[in-house]
Amino acid sequence: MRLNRSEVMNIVKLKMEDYDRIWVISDIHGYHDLFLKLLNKIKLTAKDLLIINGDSCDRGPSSFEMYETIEKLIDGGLNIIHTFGNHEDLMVNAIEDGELFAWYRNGGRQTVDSYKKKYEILSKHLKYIKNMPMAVDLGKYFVVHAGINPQKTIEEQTSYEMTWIRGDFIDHPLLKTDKIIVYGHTPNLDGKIHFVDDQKISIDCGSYNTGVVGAIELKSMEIIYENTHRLNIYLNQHFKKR
Ligand SMILES: [Mn+2]
Repeated sequence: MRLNRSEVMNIVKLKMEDYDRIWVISDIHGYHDLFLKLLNKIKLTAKDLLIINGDSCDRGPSSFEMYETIEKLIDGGLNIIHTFGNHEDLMVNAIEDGELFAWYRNGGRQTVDSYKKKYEILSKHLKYIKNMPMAVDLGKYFVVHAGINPQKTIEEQTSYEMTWIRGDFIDHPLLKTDKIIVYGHTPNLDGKIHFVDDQKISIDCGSYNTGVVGAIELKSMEIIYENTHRLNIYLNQHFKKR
């Protein structure tokens, strides 16, 4: 929760016109099968950009496979940027500083299990994770894991705010920026991407609860979803009975 490492402070600035399509996926949480299914639908080319907006690890079964696949796709020449999520923060703090309690309480056990003692690969992934940027500034859109502090300009945001903020951002309709914030972190328990207001696109489809991961393309606003059978189970338990 401390998150004061200077290497994760950076915001990557990119131009939308440099890419054919800009897809954003968030909060995959170890559901590597859903990630592969989405990639299969998207059919990413070297002219596209894919932003994976934090929280690829924890809760779901295949965190190791997530980072391994992402590194291979990048090595293969695809433009993929993974922003730093609060679960990447929990993971780094647990492994480097021994803060295991917070991590295990939030699904870190599944991440440890997925590595199955492959410690060399874990330290390679950790190097990648620690160098993830905090956000991607696309001009019109600002892609960030948790959101921004509405009382501050983009330049004044801290890494902690961009990784962990929740209610103070979501419940605040007025921002000190004209940009449209594309964010995850706070799950939509109906398993859908939400256009919350003129400046907020909420894309965490709650993979762990709903079984859904969504993706949005920022030029066309095309939205696609992949889900497991868990969505139906979840909806039956939480919505249909009432
Ligand atoms: Mn998350």
